[in-house]
Amino acid sequence: MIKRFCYDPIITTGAVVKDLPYSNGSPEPFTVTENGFTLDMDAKTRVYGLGETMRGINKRGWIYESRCTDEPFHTEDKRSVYGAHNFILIDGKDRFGAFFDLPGRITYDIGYTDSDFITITPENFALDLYIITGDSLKAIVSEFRSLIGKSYLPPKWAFGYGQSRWGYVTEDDIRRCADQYKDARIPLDMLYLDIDYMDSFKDFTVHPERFPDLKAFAAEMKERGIRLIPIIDAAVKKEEGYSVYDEGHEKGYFCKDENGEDFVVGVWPGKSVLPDFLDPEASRWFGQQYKALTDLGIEGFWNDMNEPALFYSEKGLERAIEEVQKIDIEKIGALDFFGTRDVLVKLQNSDSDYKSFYHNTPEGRFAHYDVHNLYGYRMTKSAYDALCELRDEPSLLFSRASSIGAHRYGGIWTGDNHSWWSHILQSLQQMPGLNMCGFLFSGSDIGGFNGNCTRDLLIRWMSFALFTPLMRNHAAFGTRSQEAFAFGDTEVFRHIITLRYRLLPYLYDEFVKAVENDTMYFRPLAFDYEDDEIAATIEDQLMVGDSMMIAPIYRQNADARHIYLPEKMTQVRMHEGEISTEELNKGWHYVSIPLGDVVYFTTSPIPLGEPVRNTSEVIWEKQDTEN
Ligand code: MIG
Repeated sequence: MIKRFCYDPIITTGAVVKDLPYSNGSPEPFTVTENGFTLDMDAKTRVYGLGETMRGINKRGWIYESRCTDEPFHTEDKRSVYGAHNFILIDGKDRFGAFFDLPGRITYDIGYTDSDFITITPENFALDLYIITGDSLKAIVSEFRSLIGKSYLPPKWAFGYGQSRWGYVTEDDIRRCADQYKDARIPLDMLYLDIDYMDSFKDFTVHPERFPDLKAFAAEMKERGIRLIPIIDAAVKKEEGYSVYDEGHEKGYFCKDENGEDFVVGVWPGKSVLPDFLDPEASRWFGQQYKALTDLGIEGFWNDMNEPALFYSEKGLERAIEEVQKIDIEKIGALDFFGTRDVLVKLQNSDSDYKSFYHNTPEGRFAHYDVHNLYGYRMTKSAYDALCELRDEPSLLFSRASSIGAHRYGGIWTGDNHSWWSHILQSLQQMPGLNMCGFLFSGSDIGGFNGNCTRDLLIRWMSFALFTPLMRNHAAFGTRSQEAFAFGDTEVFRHIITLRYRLLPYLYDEFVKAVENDTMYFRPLAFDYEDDEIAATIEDQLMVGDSMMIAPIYRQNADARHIYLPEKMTQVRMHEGEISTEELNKGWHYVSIPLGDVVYFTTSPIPLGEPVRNTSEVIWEKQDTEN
């Protein structure tokens, strides 16, 4: 059951697709205070949800914030990253879900200040609050998901494996990468283009020397079974003569400062302006620009920098430079030095900038700050709506920033992680929270984005990520190569990626079911085994679809681990491409998983397809061969 409580929303976020009447009274079991909502927790209370946030599956014991942020260091102390996902699920003496439909900031103190207390503090009360109850944790999630509408379903080929790297600059870089995958006989469906394919980082342009004929090149790659997936950044370069800028400027489609002038920010293209995705006309206009690339045969995109990420604003930079110039070199002390250094650092993604520009929405003019978390969501919607018009087939689309509502239009990737062992586990722990909030098509940068990857890290990361709907290896500019062919012996990677393709009939089927039935593709064990006290505490295993459980290795040099089986299961092991099975009883097991082996568990047989080169060869209907 869902009850809706109104605290006077200032703007319709569009996150919710069902128009429910308001309830009277208070949103029990919360107590309403002057600042927000509180609840006490007993020792056994567990808290789930909050989408993309850091730390465990059970969110208890930390403080989180809904504020879409371009955060390049995903460390435990971070309160927010790129998404703002305001759904929490509390499993204690009361069991219920709560969705805070607010586009501004919310703080969730889940036993941080007081370990037995939840305090949820919206920055203002301009929100709708939905309290959702049901017979089970799964039922509450499904009830919530039916409130926010069906999740995005990508084309089948998007479930293949993709290679990306910020640093493939030319057509030849991409072609060489495709060749190396082919030589290594490793399946591949997508190659991603990062910002360097653009001309001077201008959206919807193609660099004339690096990709002299993108249409022909996309066709050449498609012929080989590989789709090119270019990036689109949110901000548009401010440059007269660049048609996207000229037209948007003339029609008033960019966010404005308090005087009604285009608000100018610094991002990759240098001085740039921000399309007003909250203005339906501007949003439609921006979406139509994707035609420049779909006309060249492009079938999918990833949208970046849409928190929106700002390196600085023109005005902020002016103020900062004045500040820095005040420094007295003769008398400077350590604190002055650090203070001055921070003047520049603090320019990035600053609230004072977010407060200084405005959106023109059908419901009035709003300071960006008050509707901040809608920006990435509306960029995704802009692209999705346009791609539905521009193309007859479904398109691949995923975004970095998001809030609930965006799940109907695209997937998300989890942004700039590191080549750290802890980030395999972090990625696993993010998945159920994302699924609760409707983000089913997601995954992390395999091998880690920042920092240098090693062979063993990549093997272990892939052995987990082969189960994630979005399976993409991506790395930052200047980092060590981490393609599946980069570490010499390619066979081990061929076996792992091939297993992904052999499992696709199952994984895809389970994904589609999760979309259609508003269920979770990835679930904590606690959701399937509600009466099992051990299952409820497991933070490093997941249920995948109806009949699979995974328990990957995520520690350096570990070649075995403890795995909890909440019931009797079949252990399936892939060793050098060969599959073997073993029945295991309910309870704890210490399972050896040498580097390169993939192990998963099934509650009923999961058929495997034949090895293939790419998704065009996959037979999607489940076959009868058992395992
Ligand atoms: O400020 O386009 O998260 O995947 O490679 C960095 C360059 C901008 C951030 C994305 C990352 C991408 C990178 N982008």
